[in-house]
Amino acid sequence: MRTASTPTHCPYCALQCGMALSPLPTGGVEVVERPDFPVNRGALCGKGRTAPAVLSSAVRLTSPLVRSGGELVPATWEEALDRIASELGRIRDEHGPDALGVFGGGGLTNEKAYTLGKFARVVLGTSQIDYNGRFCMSSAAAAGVRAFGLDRGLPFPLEDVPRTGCVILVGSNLAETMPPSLRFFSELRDNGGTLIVIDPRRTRTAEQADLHLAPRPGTDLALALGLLHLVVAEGRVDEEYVRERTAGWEEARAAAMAHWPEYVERITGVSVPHLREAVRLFCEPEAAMVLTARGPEQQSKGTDTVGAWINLCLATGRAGRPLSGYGCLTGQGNGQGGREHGQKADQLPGYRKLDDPAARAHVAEVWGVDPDSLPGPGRSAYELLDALGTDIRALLLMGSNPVVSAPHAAHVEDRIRSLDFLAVCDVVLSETAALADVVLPVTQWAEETGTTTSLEGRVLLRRRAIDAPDGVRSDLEVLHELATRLGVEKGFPVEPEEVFEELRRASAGGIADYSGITYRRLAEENGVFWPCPARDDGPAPGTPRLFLDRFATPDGRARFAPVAHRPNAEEPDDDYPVLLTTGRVVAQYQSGAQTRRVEELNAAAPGPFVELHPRLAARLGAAEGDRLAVVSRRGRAVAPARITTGIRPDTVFMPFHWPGEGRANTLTNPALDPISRMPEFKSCAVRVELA
Ligand SMILES: Nc1nc2c(c(=O)[nH]1)N[C@H]1C(S)=C(S)[C@@H](COP(=O)(O)OP(=O)(O)OC[C@H]3O[C@@H](n4cnc5c(=O)[nH]c(N)nc54)[C@H](O)[C@@H]3O)O[C@H]1N2
Ligand SMILES: Nc1nc2c(c(=O)[nH]1)N[C@H]1C(S)=C(S)[C@@H](COP(=O)(O)OP(=O)(O)OC[C@H]3O[C@@H](n4cnc5c(=O)[nH]c(N)nc54)[C@H](O)[C@@H]3O)O[C@H]1N2
Ligand code: SF4
Ligand SMILES: [Mo]
Repeated sequence: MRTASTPTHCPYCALQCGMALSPLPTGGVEVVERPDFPVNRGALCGKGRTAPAVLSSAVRLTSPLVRSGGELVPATWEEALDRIASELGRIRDEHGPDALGVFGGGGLTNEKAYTLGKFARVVLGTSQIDYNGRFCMSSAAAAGVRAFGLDRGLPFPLEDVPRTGCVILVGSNLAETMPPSLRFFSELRDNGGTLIVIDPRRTRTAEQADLHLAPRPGTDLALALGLLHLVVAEGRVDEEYVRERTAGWEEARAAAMAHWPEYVERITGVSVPHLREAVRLFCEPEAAMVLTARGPEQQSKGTDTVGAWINLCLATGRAGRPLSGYGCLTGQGNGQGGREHGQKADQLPGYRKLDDPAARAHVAEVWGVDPDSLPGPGRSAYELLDALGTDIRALLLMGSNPVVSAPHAAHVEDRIRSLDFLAVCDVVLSETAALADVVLPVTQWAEETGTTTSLEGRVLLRRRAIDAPDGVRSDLEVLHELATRLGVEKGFPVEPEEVFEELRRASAGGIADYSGITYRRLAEENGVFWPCPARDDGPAPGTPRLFLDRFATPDGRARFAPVAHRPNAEEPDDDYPVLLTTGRVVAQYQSGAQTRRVEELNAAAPGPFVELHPRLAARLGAAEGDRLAVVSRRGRAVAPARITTGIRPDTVFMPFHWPGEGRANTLTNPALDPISRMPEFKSCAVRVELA
C-alpha cells in the first residue's frame, strides 16, 4: 500500500486547484492541503474537498454492462469490447465511416483527448467527432483566434490580476464556479484596483464588485459597443497603440459610433451614467483587463460579443501589455487542453487545422498514415447530436452527459434513443449511459496519471494516487482494445506518458506547442505554460504571458472585429413574455453525474429551482417554494420558486445540473452561433406559471 501523500489536481473545473491525496488506513484516500500550488494555495471548494467520495465503489460502475432483452446487465470486458467493435465495424461496412460518431469531453486528460481524436480519424476513419467544449468556451476561442491568431484562456497567470488597475468580469460567477480564484479579485480591490461585474443577476460575485451592471440577457454585445462609443467620444482611444499594434480600427470605430449610449441604454437596460462610470473606471488606470465567461459566450452571437469586448481592449491599448489583456475563464478541468489536441471537429493536435495541408502532412507522419486517409472537418456538437439516428447510426461517447447538458435536451434524448448503437465510457451510470447498448466502467483522476491544461494555459500533471477497484479499466485501454479489434495493432498505447511523448511530437511547431514539456518537468515544476517549443540548449521556458511583443497573427497585429448589435435568436412575445437564462450553483458540477452522488453536496444543493424577482412572482401569485412551470417552445420544466430582488424582473434563472422534470435544458434554444456553433444556453423566451 502507498503511504506518502501524492500531489495532484482536482478532477473538476479549469482552475485545477492543487491538492494532495493521502491514503486512509481503511482504504480510499483523503484530500489534504497543498499550499505550494500558487493558484489556490491550498484552498478548495466543497466539490474539490469531497471529490474522493466519487472514487467509492458504492456510487460508481465496476463492471461493463451490455443491453440484453432491453436491460443493461453485467458482462465481461471481452464480451463488451467485442460487442462494441463488431457493431462499429458492421455499421461502418453498411453505411460508411461517417455513420460512426464520436463525442468527447473537456474533462478528459490531454492524453485521452489526443487518443480519442486519433482513434476517430485513424481507426474509424470518421469525420464525425466533436465534444462538449463546443458548449463551453468555443465562442471565446473563435473570437480569440480571429483577433489574436491564438486562443489560450488567459494570456497571463491569475497572479497578475491583483496588480492591474481594473477588471471587467463579463458573465462570470466565479465566486460560485471557481471559489478559490475570488482571492485574486479581493486582492485587486485591496490594492486599490476596481472590479466591474456584468451579470443580469446580483450574484455572489457581483456583490464583491465596485460597479455591477445588470444588462438584459443577450445584450452584452450592445453594451460593449456602447462603452467603446464613449471611449471614442471622450477621447480615450490609445491612438499610438491602435496604429502600431492593430488592424481594422476604422470599421470597428464606425460600428461603435452607431451605438449611441441612449440607444444602448434602451437595448440593455443599463443607464448612461453607469456606462460612463464603467468607462472611467476602466480607462483611468495604467492597466486593465476584461475577462469573459459563459454569460456573454453562450449566445447565438457569442463570437461577435466577445469580439466587441476585445475591441474595447484594443482601442484602449489593453492587450499584449503587462498587466493588461483580454482573457476567457475556461470551464472544465481540461477545457483548454481538450480543445487543442484533436477531439474538436475541425482540429488536429497542437491546435492545428484539419483543412490545412501542411498540418495534415505533419500529423499524418507522426501517426504513420497517408495524409489523404485523414477525413476532413466534421459537424459541431449540437449538429452531431441532432444527426444521431439519421445519417449517424452509432455513437461512442466519452466524458459527457448530453441527456442533461445539451440544449433542447428532450430532442437530443430522442435522437440518442434512435441510434442503432450507443457505447458510453463513464465512471458512473449517467443519464446518457443509462440509454447505452454497452457501458464501460473507467478509471478516474486519482487512479491514473495524465496531464490537463488549466485556464491559465498551464500544463499540469495529475498523478495516480490510488489503485482502481477491480473491474474498471482506463479510457486509454479501452481505445487500445477497440483499435486492436478493428485491425489497428499499433499506435494506441495504454501508458499515459507514452501517449504524451507522441503528443509532444504531434504538437511540435503547432500553435499549442508542447514539445518542450515532459512528465519529469511537470513533476518538478508547478506546471509549464504553452507554447513551449523544445530547445536543444536545455529546458524551454514556456510562455506565462502572451503577445507582449506581437500577436500571433501573420503580421503580428491584433484584428478589430466589425460587429453590430443583433437580437437574441428568440425574443419574448405575448406567448412567451419572459427571458430564461441558465447557469450553475457552487455545490453541483455540470450535468451533476458526479456531484449528485455526494451526500454533502446534495445537502447544500438538493435540486433545481427557478430564480425570479418579487415583482414577477407577485404577478404570477407565486410565493417562495411554490412549484413553477417554465414553458418554452421546446418543452416544460417544473421547479420550486426562489424569489430574490437580485435578478432582473424580466428574467428568470435556472441551474442546469439536474435531469427529470426540473431539467433546464428541456427549455433551452439550440440556435447556434454562425462561427463557433455555440448554442444559445443563456437566453430563450419562456412563459412562467404556477404548476
Ligand atoms: N460549481 C460549479 N463550478 C463550475 C462548474 C459547475 O458546473 N459548477 N462548471 C465549470 C465549467 S465547465 C464552466 S464553463 C464554468 C462556468 O462558469 P461561469 O461562466 O461563471 O458560470 P455560469 O453560471 O454558467 O454563468 C455565469 C453567469 O452568467 C450570467 N449570465 C446569464 N446570462 C447572461 C448574459 O446574457 N450576459 C451576461 N453578462 N451574463 C449572463 C449568469 O447569471 C451567471 O451568473 O464553471 C466551471 N465551474
Ligand atoms: N442550460 C445550460 N446547459 C449547459 C451549460 C449552461 O451554462 N447552461 N453549460 C455547458 C457547458 S459550459 C458544459 S462544459 C457542458 C458540460 O456538460 P457535460 O458534457 O454533460 O459534462 P459533465 O456533467 O461534466 O459530464 C462528464 C461525464 O463524464 C464522466 N467522466 C468524468 N471523468 C471521466 C473520464 O476520465 N473518462 C470518461 N470516460 N468519463 C468521465 C462523468 O462521470 C460525467 O458523466 O454543459 C453545457 N450545458
Ligand atoms: S474551484 Fe474548481 S478546481 Fe478548485 S476545488 Fe473547486 S472544483 Fe476543484
Ligand atoms: Mo463548460
